[in-house]
Amino acid sequence: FAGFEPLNAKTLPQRLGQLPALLDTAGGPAENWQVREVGDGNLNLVFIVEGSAGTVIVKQALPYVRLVGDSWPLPLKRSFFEHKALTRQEERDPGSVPRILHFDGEQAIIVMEFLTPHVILRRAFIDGRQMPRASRDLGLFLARTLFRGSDLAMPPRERKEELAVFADNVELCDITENLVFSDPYFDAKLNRHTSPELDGIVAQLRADRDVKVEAQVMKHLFANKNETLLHGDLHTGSVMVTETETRVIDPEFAFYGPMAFDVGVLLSNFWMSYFSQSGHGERGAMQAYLLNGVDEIWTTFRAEFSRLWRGERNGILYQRTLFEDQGDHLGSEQALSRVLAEIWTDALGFAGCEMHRRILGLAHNADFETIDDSAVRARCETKALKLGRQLLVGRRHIHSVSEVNDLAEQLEKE
Ligand code: SR1
Ligand code: MG
Repeated sequence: FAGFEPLNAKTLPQRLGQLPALLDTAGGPAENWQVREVGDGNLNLVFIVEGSAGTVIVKQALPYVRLVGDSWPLPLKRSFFEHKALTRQEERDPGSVPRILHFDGEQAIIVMEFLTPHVILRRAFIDGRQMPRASRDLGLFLARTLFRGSDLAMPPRERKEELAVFADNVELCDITENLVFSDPYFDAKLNRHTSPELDGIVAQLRADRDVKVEAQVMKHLFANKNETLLHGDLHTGSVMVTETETRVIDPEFAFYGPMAFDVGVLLSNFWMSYFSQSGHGERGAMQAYLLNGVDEIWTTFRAEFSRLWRGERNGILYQRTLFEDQGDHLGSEQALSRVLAEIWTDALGFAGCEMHRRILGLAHNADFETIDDSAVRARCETKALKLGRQLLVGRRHIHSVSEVNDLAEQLEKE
């Protein structure tokens, strides 16, 4: 990474102070900027830069995994993929991501709009705050980005070129392939579970042949089904919200993969939040909101995906020539139902793996981690682990959100 220099709060004004994009928004002079490093994610530096006229976010990738240290190198090019994915997402679902003000590939820097008074969706859920727009907006985001990045909508040459570009995001895919689909299911070096009370169920899961086989089926799909441009890490920490607005951030894991992955990861994080609520207090209303939220994400996704199917299906898949152009509207609807059913089933499998890895693997969720009492935390996590198994192994026999929500409610009563 010759020439790469990590920023710090002191050097930032002098290094970026001449950029018109920053000066226009933050206002000069740069030496008066207030700069704070606020990154609390696993990988990058994030600065809030406050000037006389306004505030911007400066995000810089580091050449290693921040959570682990420089013993785990990670290429800076992830910043390029994040920038490109943000650009595509803005094209496909306008207004759904932060506005980009400047990009520097060599220094792995993205300068973007400071979102205020937005909060991280996961934080809102931990605090017991219901965010009325989030589920609907996320359902729309999923449908629009996943449909419009696929062979259902894109000219085939363009899609194949994009696929080839994102195929180089191999190191970030490698993280997911190991951390999500393999590590939770054996005694991997990086694994940690923070409640010793889980030892029993962890041993059970790792001895469960069906779980291991199905997790590998999901990994096979993740690695080989290059269907559309995914966000790649769409958990509730990648979403910023107000009461009236939703923005999706941090798509550095973007690559061409199965539509169901983004859907499953997002739903899984709602279900995990559901199970974590009792560790934070008396949260019956919040739990009802979260299950309803899952329903709203899926219902919105299905409706918007269907609208796009009927109106924007101009790609090489399920061509109109074979269906509508011959008056066979029922054929087109049959194909749509089949595609949606497959997304649903696969999403449940991905959701199961995501639940397991966030409790047993390296990267945990604050939803559970912020529950101080280890016995209480373990009770919440156990329910999520059980639901995860049920989804992963039983996904082909679960046909609706209400079936999963019922299962979640039964586990919650145990
Ligand atoms: C080593 S990175 C661990 C996790 O952090 C990111 O947010 C992704 O979820 C990744 O799996
Ligand atoms: Mg992230």
